[in-house]
Amino acid sequence: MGLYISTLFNSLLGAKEMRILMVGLDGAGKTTVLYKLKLGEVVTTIPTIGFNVETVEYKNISFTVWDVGGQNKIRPLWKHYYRNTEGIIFVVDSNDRARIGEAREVLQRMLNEDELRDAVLLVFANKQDLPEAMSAAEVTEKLGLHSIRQRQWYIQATCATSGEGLYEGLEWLSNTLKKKS
Ligand code: G3D
Repeated sequence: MGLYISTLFNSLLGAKEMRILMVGLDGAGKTTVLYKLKLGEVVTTIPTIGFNVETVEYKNISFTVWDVGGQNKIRPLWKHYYRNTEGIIFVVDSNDRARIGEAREVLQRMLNEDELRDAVLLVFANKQDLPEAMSAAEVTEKLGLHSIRQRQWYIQATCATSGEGLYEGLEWLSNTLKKKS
């Protein structure tokens, strides 16, 4: 898996710095995805402002990961991580029907951020291995993805623990970013 992913990202252009944000509610599976990709050493930092941020630097691409939702006070601070963001990966626990509304709210709010205007969106409908999980189509509907305007987006069914779907999703991301630049 690690090798495939590196090959994929190696084909992303030159020396341009770019940032991929991977966000989602706590428990969605972000950290699991990050480790599964095996891009490099995952560094956890807790900025003085008090939320955990995990980063992996892979060549000129940085993956920055944090939990969104439930923390209105620190929300304005997320902006520090928006600059240079080319892609947002939004990870959803497809098994968590109780929190899908919260996930939608947080996502839609982020998409309204001016600095993320040009970022493309990849949604991982994660935990597809669980028998009661919502399908990618249902997650699409519950997140309101069809109402997104002027942004390229894609949803991929995934199981982060086994790695299923991760490569396909990132392939879309890589191809889409390549076409844009
Ligand atoms: P987060 O980083 O978004 O907060 P984590 O989420 O990556 O820490 O994952 C939260 C829990 O969900 C973990 O379980 C993890 O193993 C599990 N998980 C992640 N992806 C999947 C998946 O695709 N399927 C299933 N069944 N579980 C998944 P624990 O028990 O360690 O809390």
